[in-house]
Amino acid sequence: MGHTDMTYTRKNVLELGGDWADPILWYARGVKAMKARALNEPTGWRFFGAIHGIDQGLWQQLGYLSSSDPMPSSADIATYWNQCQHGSWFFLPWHRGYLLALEAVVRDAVVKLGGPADWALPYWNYFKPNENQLPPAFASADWPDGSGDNPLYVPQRYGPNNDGNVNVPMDQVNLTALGDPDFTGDANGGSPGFGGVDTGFSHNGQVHGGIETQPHDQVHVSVGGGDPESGLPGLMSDPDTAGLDPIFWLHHANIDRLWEVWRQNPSTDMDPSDPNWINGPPAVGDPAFTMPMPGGVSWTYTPGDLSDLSKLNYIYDDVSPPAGTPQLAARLQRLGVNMATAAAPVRSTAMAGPKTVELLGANTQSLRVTGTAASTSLTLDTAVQRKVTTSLQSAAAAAQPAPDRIFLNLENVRGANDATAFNVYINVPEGDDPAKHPELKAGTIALFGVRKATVADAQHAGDGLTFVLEITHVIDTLHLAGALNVSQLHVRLVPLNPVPEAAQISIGRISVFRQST
Ligand SMILES: [Cu+2]
Repeated sequence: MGHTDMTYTRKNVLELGGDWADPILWYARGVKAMKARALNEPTGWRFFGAIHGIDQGLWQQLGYLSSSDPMPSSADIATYWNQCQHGSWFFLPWHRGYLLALEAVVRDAVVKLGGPADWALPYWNYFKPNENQLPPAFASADWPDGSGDNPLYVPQRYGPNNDGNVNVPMDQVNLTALGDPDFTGDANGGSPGFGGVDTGFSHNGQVHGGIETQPHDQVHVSVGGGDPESGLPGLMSDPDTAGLDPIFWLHHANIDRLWEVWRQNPSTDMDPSDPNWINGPPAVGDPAFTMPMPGGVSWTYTPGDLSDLSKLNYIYDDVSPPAGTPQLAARLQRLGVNMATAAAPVRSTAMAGPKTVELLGANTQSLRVTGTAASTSLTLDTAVQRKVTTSLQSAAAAAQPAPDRIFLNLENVRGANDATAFNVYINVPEGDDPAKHPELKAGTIALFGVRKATVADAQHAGDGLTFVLEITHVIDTLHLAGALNVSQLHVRLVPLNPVPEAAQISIGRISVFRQST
């Protein structure tokens, strides 16, 4: 990044002093300027959307591409398009660079229009009380003076109920990932880490990381939803169209902010020190991350360049830990540990490796999800189950202050429609309404990226996506209720909206793993 003495402050979009406060109004003007540029201009709005991902058929169907659009050179397409990193430990740093580039391009347009030189991208913190509705400037088709053509407005946002009311339901998102002590995980059934699993360049990788699964994926699908008439996803629901929606950038600024919140938590570890992360994909012979910048300049970056916010030229106005961040100390207390006499400090035990990951149980055949419910049973391995119980009991005896963590894996999730999400419950008694059992809720999964991951192409085998939910809290609850010593766990999926047959959603296997700490 070019050096500048200026520090830019990213602020909460709903606390700027008005629906159309200056930073929002200037964002709209900057977006309008970018939207006026042709498809082949690297600082254009659609070019930036295609950097995240482009499916030409989908863009045409949604009205974002026509045969008269000038395509960029094949060199530009190869360098810039279809870069977004998902299912990867590059998820956070790649998107940080993507935001910095977009912010620089918008700011350049803002300054040329006579706007403030310190303009910065606002963020949308849907977790704050009463801030989970789409910010009003994005929901109105009009500019504040009543004239139409508000560039922040997108008709293809259907919301969580596909009725056009766009918000993030608080019972569908969580901050469990903020309590994960490790940035990196393995794709082995245990924690995928706060930041994701070790990969090379990973456009649409298979195993989604902690913060990526929740809240990131879910917010995409809550906002985007799907068109109940055409069956097409909203722009935000599919990685090949998400970057076209101006709210994308405020959502990702919030995810980027949560990375800094995680880093400042004394109970969590550091960003990876592995040179394959620090140096990015070129360390393993893969393409570098490259963004267009204002003035025809191109910027190549590595994760190591971007991990430390204090070395960059922007800050967030608030990186305090949000309510709902899981605390290991609170878990130990629930399990009966006397914290006054607990031997080892929480931080060091949480990060002591190496970890053992073992299969605790799985179902035996793939599960098709249609309509309003699906369920399956997981047969448990008695020996592994005994280890879990022993670990939870000895935690209470303070002999081992960091008990096992448990992870539910939805493996090889395949399908044709990303605007699909479901709640996952464990051991809800037969005949009971799952909604009445929040203590048995594993979490909510949104299938952001599933369509692409289901199609076999040059880079992918079409194996679908794998989502990992930490269900430690549910297992603790069952243990404390004396209900863990069973031969099977029952998993119930409750789609947020009925899943049509045409979505072709299937889950290859559902499994549960224990991970020692
Ligand atoms: Cu995203």
